[in-house]
Amino acid sequence: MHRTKTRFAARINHVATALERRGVRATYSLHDRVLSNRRSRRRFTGDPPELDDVQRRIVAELETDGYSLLPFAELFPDAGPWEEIEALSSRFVAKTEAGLAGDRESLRVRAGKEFVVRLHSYGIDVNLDDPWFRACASRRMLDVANTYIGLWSKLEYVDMWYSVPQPEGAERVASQRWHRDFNDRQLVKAFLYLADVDESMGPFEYVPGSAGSGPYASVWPWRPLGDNYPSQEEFAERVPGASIRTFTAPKGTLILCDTSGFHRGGLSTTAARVLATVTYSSPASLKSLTERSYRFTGELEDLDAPTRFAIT
Ligand SMILES: O=C(O)CCC(=O)C(=O)O
Repeated sequence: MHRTKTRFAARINHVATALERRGVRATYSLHDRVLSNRRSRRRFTGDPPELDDVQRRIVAELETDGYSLLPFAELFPDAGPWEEIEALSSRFVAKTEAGLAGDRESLRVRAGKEFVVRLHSYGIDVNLDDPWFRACASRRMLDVANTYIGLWSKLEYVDMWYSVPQPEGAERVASQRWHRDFNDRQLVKAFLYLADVDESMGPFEYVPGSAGSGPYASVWPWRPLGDNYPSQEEFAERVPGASIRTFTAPKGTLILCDTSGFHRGGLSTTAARVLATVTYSSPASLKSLTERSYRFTGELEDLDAPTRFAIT
């Protein structure tokens, strides 16, 4: 009797999950094609930002390869932003290492991704006093994301990560495995390395041409809540190693990337990989599939319209 009930419950659960998936997909399409994104595209095309050479190059590289790599100082030539971000990172590292050595309960980790300690995680209050958030909300970054996506985007997630070194031979889990981000068909993530990252420290890796209409876009193509974590063995058969870009790079390197394409990273077996990260996605993503990671507590009236739109 119990077995029958359990099987019945499993079947109901399966049907409910399938229905929920269909519902989420339908909501995404509606928001992408008609509701949120159409208005957001109009707002962007009605007053497109003027980009400088560095920003134009980043957008062009995102369009061709799905990523762009540059020193943070190229986008933010004043020393101030970098120095403040580095100071924040030092405080985060000190606190994290104290937590790892003692009260692990005090560390912010998410279930299933315990190898990453987060400065913020979800549900935090933030304002422009936070130097990384300030950089992410600035028009230097936002105009790049908006131009690439072709609409006024939402700044959806902002954080710093400390990837805790794992034992030699540890299996890849979660985002250490090849995947496409489920949230949006076109989005921009940035990763700012706050430590030198070598081969042993779980560098970010990406398959150029796997986003948009690139040559690898049709390999387990993106769809909302799609098959975004394929079997890693089949992945290795279909995507030759030579087409993978591995981002070993010095501290201060900024990677911008469309993570609807295949990527992975974060399995360090030696030293902590510390980075700052941000996600810009379309309003359709925000409405139907994801939550905002923070609440902006600063003065909205002081901000221009695209920035206000991005952070609220
Ligand atoms: O930690 C990394 O390098 C990968 C992160 C990732 O997969 C993601 O943010 O979607």
